[in-house]
Amino acid sequence: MTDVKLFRNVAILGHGNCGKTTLAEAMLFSTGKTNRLGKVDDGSSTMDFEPEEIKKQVSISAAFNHYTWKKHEIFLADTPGDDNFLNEAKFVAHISDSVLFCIGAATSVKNQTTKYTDFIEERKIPTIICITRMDRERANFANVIQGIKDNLPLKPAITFVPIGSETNFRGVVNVINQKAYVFDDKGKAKESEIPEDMKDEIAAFRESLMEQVAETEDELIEKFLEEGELTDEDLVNGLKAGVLSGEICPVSVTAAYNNQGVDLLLDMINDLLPAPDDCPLRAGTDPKSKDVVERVPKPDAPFSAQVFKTMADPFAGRLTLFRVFSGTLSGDSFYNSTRDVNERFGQIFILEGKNQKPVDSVGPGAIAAVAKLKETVTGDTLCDENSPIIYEPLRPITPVIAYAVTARKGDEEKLFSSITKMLDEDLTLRLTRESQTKEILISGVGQVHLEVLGEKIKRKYGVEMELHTPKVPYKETLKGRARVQGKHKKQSGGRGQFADTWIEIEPLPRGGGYEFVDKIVGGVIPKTYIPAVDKGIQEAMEKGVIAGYPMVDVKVQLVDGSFHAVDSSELAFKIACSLAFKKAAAEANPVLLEPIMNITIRVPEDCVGDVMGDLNSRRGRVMGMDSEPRNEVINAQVPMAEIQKYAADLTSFTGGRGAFEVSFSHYEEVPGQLAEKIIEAAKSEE
Ligand SMILES: Nc1nc2c(ncn2[C@@H]2O[C@H](COP(=O)(O)OP(=O)(O)OP(=O)(O)O)[C@@H](O)[C@H]2O)c(=O)[nH]1
Ligand SMILES: [Mg+2]
Repeated sequence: MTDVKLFRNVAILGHGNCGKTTLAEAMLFSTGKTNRLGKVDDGSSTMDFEPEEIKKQVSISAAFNHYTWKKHEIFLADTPGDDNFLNEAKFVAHISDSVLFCIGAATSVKNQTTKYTDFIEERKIPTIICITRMDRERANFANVIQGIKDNLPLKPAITFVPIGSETNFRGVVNVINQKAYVFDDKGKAKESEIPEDMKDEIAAFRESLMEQVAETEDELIEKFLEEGELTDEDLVNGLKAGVLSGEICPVSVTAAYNNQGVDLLLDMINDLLPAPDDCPLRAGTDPKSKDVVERVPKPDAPFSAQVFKTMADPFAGRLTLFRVFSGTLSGDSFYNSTRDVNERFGQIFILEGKNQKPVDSVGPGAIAAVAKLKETVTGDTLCDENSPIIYEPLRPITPVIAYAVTARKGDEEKLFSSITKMLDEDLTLRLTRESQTKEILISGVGQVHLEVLGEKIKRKYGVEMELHTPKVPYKETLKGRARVQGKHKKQSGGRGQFADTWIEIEPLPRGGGYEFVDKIVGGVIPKTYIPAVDKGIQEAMEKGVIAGYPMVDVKVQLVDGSFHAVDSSELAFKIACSLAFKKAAAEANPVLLEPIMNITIRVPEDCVGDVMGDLNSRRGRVMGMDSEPRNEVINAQVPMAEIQKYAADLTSFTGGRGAFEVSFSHYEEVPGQLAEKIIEAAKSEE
């Protein structure tokens, strides 16, 4: 079995389209894992293998593989960089020991980049920065480094400097050993001389690297001050320590499309990123004693792992992906401590893109999978039943966009059972039923997220999902009072019908619902009919008098009436008071109410003005502001009707730097002019 010191668990993160998947392909190719360099553009990538990824040429799901390089075994995860699939990157970051953070040499730091560095910051994950696509037009190394320093919480340490750029990118200089490497036609690095015109620059980079590394350790700073110099060994050891503590991120440079710089990066991963047992121990809780417990990431420790992804497959069943934190898993069952059940499985797999390779056992650092578990879901902890532990649960990104979902006629059952299966796979999806509008709502992270869901469902289960803007659940209420009579009388041969009621209605405070008071004295309406009166009013309230929306916040008092010994009945009283209620409601100044949402918006400071202006145009009310290290937090209340497309709008006017959350707050009266439009629309619909 491989020594745990030789394992690495690495996640590739970075903003969309910066070349993450291409880099992963080049790493797999360079290590001999694949025999051709997979390309995203022609659908030959082993990591972007899902049909939707091939069609769109973007990563949608995190993908996994593993390779061996110079005796080290690396578990590699490639993640999507599109905001719609941010949660994939979040969950992978949560279970990874280290990160390869990609930034495009031409695009530099983008607005979205900080969303990914937030995941790194949360746990100070050891990170190597990789400047990608160095061969592209407008690639500019110095510019990217400045962009990182100015905008990201990562502290870059320049360990590699490109020789040439754009189409002239032809090699790199290693700042530590002061050697130049020029790429051959296969992209492999061949040792060479530092170009004359770069010598001063490289010397200066080495000087600042020494200072930077020295600052991380007292011993090193003493040595540096005394001797004015650090050895290559000091630099590597110091860097390793700085990477582990999250204080330093060494920089590598690649053009993975041409396989350039990739072998040097592979060495760097072996040399500078931590083994599972170098990393700080992950705490969990003992499910019985609730004590904080830890597991040592050694193969002979008790087994523990966390499920971070579930994949729904219509044929193979569910595939559960987990990261092993401690111990060794073999055999055919494990204990799920989160659900307190034992689960059996057939075979342990290691993932190789879309393929699964059967293995007998997996140890610390591994990303592995088993199929067809019954109860286990994403986030659960799996462990040795005799040494139970529950790791911190995964917190999915909250959905911010909702659509009403419908199926084609006759497909309803099939569609909703398919969506339910996809809910297991994707914790950022939510399916709810709006009780008033009776619509089924599907919520997700963004428009594209839900569109891709539709495509996947169609491919996997052969059923179409139709999305519509949801109806706003308006309500109606009263602002005035009224006292009216409702009388129902029918005499058409045989037994007649008779009921006579007098009611008084008045508004209740917002949220007051419905209140019924029986004020009948002297038995003018017999007690047995009172429940029918109450029920009749409630039924009448289901459809309000102005636009047919439910009525709320009304107090109704039954004050007087009369009955007939033979002709009165429960039904007659229901009809009478229903008539009374409609008449009273129409007289008591009825108004339309709309749902008001709480919204919390996070944006960089320079976007605050735009957000405020926009909120104003949406009839929003700012309730307060807060500051976070990189963002301003705006708390506001906005009518639901105004923010149904907010996700796309916020993205467009903040350049993708904004995020928001919404929740229901309360109902409020709709302003007059708008109310007229809504009433008109409701009437024409009817
Ligand atoms: N010239 C050049 N193009 C590259 C390089 N790396 C990637 N590309 C191209 O850039 C585009 C995006 O590459 P991907 O590898 O899909 O980028 P990604 O970061 O995985 O994108 P997402 O997963 O969608 O976030 C593709 O057209 C690649 O062919 C490179 O080193 N040089
Ligand atoms: Mg990708």
